[in-house]
Amino acid sequence: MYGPGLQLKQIMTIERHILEEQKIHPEATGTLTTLLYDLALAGKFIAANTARAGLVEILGSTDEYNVQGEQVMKLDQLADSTIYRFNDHTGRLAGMASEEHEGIIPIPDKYPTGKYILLFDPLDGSSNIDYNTTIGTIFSVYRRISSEGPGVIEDFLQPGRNLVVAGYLIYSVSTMLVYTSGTGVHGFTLDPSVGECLLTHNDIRIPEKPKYYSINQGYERYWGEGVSRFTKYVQGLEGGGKSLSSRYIGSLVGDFHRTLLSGGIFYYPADHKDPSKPDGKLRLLYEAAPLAFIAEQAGGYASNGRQSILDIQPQSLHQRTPLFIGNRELVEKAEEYIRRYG
Ligand code: FDP
Repeated sequence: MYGPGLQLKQIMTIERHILEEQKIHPEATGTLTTLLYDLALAGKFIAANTARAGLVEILGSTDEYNVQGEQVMKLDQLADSTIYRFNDHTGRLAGMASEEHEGIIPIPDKYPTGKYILLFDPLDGSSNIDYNTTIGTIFSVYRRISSEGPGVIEDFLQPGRNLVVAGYLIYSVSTMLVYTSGTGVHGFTLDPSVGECLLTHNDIRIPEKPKYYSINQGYERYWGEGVSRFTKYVQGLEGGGKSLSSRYIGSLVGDFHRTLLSGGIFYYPADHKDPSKPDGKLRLLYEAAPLAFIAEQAGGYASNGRQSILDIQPQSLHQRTPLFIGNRELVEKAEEYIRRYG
C-alpha cells in the first residue's frame, strides 16, 4: 500500500508511459517499447541485488580484469549478465556491446536477430560499490545499419546523433530510471513496496541557473591550461566567472544525475596522468554519447572540449573521450577556454 508520503497526482507507471510515447510514433511496431520495458525490468533486478550487496556474497572484486584493464567487481558481472539474459533471445537485437566485453556480444545462433543494437555500461562507478555509494547502469539503443543477420561493427560505431533511446538507472537513496527517446527526458522512481517505476520527474530540463561544478580536483596537476583556467572560471576566480559550489561523487551516473537536476557542469577532461589514456577515462559509446543525448534533450549540451559528443564518429568500441556536460553556457565556455589555452 502507498504510504501517506506518496504525493503523486497521477500514477504513471513506466509501462504506461512507454506505451503513451509509442502512440506519438504511429509507425512504431512496439519492439522498442518492449525493449525499454525489459531494460527497466533488468534494472529492477540489478537494483534488488545492489540493495542486498552487503548481505550476500557479492560485494568486492573478482580476480578478473576487463578489457579496460580494470578489476571486475562481482556486481559488475551480475549486472552484465542480467542485461544480457534479458535481451539475448527476444529477436529485437542484432547484437550487444558492454564495457565488460572486448568485442560485440553476438545473439546466440538459436535466436532470431532484430533491428536494434544495444550498448551498455552494466555498473558504472563500480569503484564506489564497496563504500555503499551511488552507482548506475547506462544503456543506449541504435537502429542497425546492416540489413540482416548478426550485427557487424559498423552497426555499433555510430555517432550519438543516431541514438534512438538512451537512459540510465541510478542506484542510490532510491532507484531511478531516466530515459529519452527524443521527446524529452523523463525520470521514474522505483517504489520498492510495489516493485514499480513511477513517473516522478516529467520532462526534465536542466535548470538555467547552474549550481555545481564537478571534476576530480585530485588530478589538477595533470590538466592542460584550458581546463585549469576554466576551473578558475567556475570558481569565480577568473574572467568574471560563476563561483559555483563543488561536488564530486566519482560515479558518472551520480555526478551526471545531480548536474541534470541542479544545473552546472560535470567534466572529465583529457589529462597527462596516464600516457596510455590521452583522452581521459570515459568511454564514448556507452558512457558519454547516451548521457550527451539526455543532456541535449534536457536543454543542455555535451562536448569533448572541441566538438559536440553527439557528432563524433566512433572509431572503436571502447574509445575514450574527454567529457564536458551540463548547462550549454558552461560547456561552451569550457570549449572557449580549451580553444584559447589548449
Ligand atoms: P569507475 O571507474 O568507478 O567505474 O566509468 C568509470 C568511472 O567510474 C565513472 O563512473 C566515474 O565518473 C569515473 O570513472 C571516476 O574516475 P576517477 O576515480 O578517476 O575520478
